[in-house]
Amino acid sequence: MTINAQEQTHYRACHLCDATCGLEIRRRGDEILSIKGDKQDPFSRGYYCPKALALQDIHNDPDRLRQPVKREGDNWIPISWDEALDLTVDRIFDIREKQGPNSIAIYLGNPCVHNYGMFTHSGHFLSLLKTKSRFSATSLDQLPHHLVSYLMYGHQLLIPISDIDHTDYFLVIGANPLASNGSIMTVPNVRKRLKALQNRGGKLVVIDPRFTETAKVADEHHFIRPGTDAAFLLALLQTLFEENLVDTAHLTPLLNGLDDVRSAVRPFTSERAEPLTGIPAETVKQLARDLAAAGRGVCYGRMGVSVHMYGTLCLWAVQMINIVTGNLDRPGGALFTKPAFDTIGGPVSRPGHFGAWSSRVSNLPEFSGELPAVAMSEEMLTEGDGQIKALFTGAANPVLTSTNGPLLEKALGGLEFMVSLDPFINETTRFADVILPPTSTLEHDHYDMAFLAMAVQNVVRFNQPVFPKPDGALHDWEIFTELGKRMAKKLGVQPLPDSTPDQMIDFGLQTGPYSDQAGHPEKLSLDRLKQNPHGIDLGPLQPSLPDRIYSDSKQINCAPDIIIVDLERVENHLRQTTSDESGLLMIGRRHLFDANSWLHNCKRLVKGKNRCLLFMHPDDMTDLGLTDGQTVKITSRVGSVEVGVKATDEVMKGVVSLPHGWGHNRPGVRLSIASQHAGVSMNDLTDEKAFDPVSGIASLNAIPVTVAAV
Ligand SMILES: Nc1nc2c(c(=O)[nH]1)N[C@H]1C(S)=C(S)[C@@H](COP(=O)(O)OP(=O)(O)OC[C@H]3O[C@@H](n4cnc5c(=O)[nH]c(N)nc54)[C@H](O)[C@@H]3O)O[C@H]1N2
Ligand SMILES: Nc1nc2c(c(=O)[nH]1)N[C@H]1C(S)=C(S)[C@@H](COP(=O)(O)OP(=O)(O)OC[C@H]3O[C@@H](n4cnc5c(=O)[nH]c(N)nc54)[C@H](O)[C@@H]3O)O[C@H]1N2
Ligand code: SF4
Ligand SMILES: [Mo]
Repeated sequence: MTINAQEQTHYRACHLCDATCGLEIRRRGDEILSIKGDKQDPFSRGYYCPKALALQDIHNDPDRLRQPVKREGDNWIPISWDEALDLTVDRIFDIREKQGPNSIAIYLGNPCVHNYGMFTHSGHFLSLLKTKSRFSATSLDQLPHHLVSYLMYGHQLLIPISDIDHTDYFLVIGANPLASNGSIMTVPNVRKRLKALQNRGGKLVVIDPRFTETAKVADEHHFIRPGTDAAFLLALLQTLFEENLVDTAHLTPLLNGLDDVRSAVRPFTSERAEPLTGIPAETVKQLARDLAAAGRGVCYGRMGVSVHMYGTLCLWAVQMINIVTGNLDRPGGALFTKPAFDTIGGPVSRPGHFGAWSSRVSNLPEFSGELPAVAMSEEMLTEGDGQIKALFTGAANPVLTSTNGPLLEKALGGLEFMVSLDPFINETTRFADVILPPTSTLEHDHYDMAFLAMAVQNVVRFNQPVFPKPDGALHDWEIFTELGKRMAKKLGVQPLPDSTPDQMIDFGLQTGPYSDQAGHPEKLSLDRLKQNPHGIDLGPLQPSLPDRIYSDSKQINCAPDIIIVDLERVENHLRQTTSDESGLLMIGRRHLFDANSWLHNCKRLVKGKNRCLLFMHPDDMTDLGLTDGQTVKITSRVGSVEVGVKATDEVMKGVVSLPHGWGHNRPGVRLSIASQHAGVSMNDLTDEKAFDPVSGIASLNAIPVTVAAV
């Protein structure tokens, strides 16, 4: 297709993180002239971060594949789409025929969630495989959020969102929105919103083992020993009960099992938690009193309490704290969103299922059709019926982003066939036999299916492509469609009728809560969104209970059995002597310029000081005879890496911090800039045997390590 040579201005939401900032992108021909924030965007109002400029670099990156390739030895041979798609389906079909459906594994990574065509169009092909060997980044991220919502509210996507713009007390535990730009809380310009909270007399409190960017702007910060948050959150909840600070207000008729919770948490006092967490009992009590007195307050927990040995328990406790303070479903508390395309209330609603089957080797439970990522390597390496022999990856780099990367590398090396839907030859896709590269993001349209449903304000936008699709290229969704057609033919089943992602969005909008059909004055449709390229504000979050609850009883299940049973684990932890708690614990770290493993090939985001450093408290360094800047060897149960160390009292004593997503020095990686700024992979140290036994979520923090001079 020819490109219009005229100068054009496009408005488009950035897809690089969860904040979905509206951008103004000016281009002439195939050249991008500028990228900046869209001041007319009703949600982000001109805010954007430096990462947005990477959109241009990704689009122009010479390392980005424009044509499918197949591997022959160490060489990559460009091939036609027909050859690539046929080869993929032939090989998967043959392996599946011989070794059964579960021998084919699927792994979908984080950027799938930012690419709506992968949502709407992956299902057909993937479901034809009928494999139980399905994995994704969910079990390295937000799985406990989904599981808790499923258990308590009856739907995996009914996750209450912190009403940051109206709250007066924001208790943040294990999240660093100033670096991450927010998560399970779509919130462009979080810094400004936190400032506004403080300006209206509200308070920001951060609980984190590191004095993070967010902690630095907070009114209070308390260090917590990594991995002990369950004891902290239970103590907070216990105090609320103990001191009669419970006021369930409007929620009272909806609560099922509140008394069971009250008695179950009784033993978990703040005095008992103190030696484990390092937070004084009196501080916990004061936090409980402050939250209860705030009126409009919210407790928000993210990665630091989700990818955690007690991930499910922690996120349940967060819900309970919001419930007993009457802050669930109340403005300024935590509310359910009402997105224009409603994946909860709509016809495609999937409430979820849990434990319907389990993994072959370690018996870990499925959640909504997926097994925990920590089980993937052993499912490839352990011989027997159902062993994984082939792998399909989509937008994923688990060698750098899932636990024990080297073990996964060994497993990938032993597969009979691997295919990757990805624009780059990275640490994971280099193991593929075939790589299927989609169009660049700017060459397709965009609708934030996932993130608009978690936004702190109801808002909607649809963006047209910035550049036309190059001749012969395929979008991600078209690749899925082509694979689906071919596989359906082989299996002798009907392919799906042709449709496009935007048609599905249009249908969802026209049957959704803001449609003409629903009698809403906005009368949303795709056409209407096309006429409003900056997006449409749909108003603040509103109470929606009991209508929104999905459980049959229309009640909130406060005391799910598996949670109450799991309290025993915390009890045992509290009873342990502290002698084994004396070693170093490693936590992760996000930096504004990163996006997991995949933006290190943009020069402007990696230039300057090396960011892949181990942060360590000066006292710990003195104890170990280490000096600032020297190279150290970090060793965990599964491996070791060598990296520079930086002395900083930003991390609490006994804690070290290393970012993830680095380690680009592996052979065969074709990321020319990233390879020059390789760093080391934190996930060469994370342990596939360390996970929350309830959900199977990986424990990516609180990793026991030793550090020594090299
Ligand atoms: N130690 C540690 N490990 C972690 C974390 C942590 O905090 N600590 N965080 C975890 C979390 S929260 C997550 S979400 C995961 C993320 O980890 P992954 O799910 O592996 O995601 P990325 O590293 O972002 O990998 C992105 C890949 O997707 C490709 N890609 C980008 N856009 C597209 C697209 O539109 N189409 C296609 N087909 N491909 C695309 C890129 O080229 C790249 O290869 O990492 C997890 N790993
Ligand atoms: N710049 C940038 N932005 C991103 C990403 C990125 O890689 N880079 N990734 C995106 C993705 S996929 C996600 S899921 C989100 C994540 O968004 P966030 O959850 O906000 O991001 P993190 O920086 O992982 O925050 C986790 C915090 O938990 C703390 N922590 C670690 N261990 C513990 C613990 O045991 N207890 C407690 N209380 N705290 C602990 C860490 O010090 C850290 O401050 O960010 C998204 N945005
Ligand atoms: S904050 Fe996130 S969405 Fe906004 S411009 Fe930066 S990377 Fe893009
Ligand atoms: Mo994530």
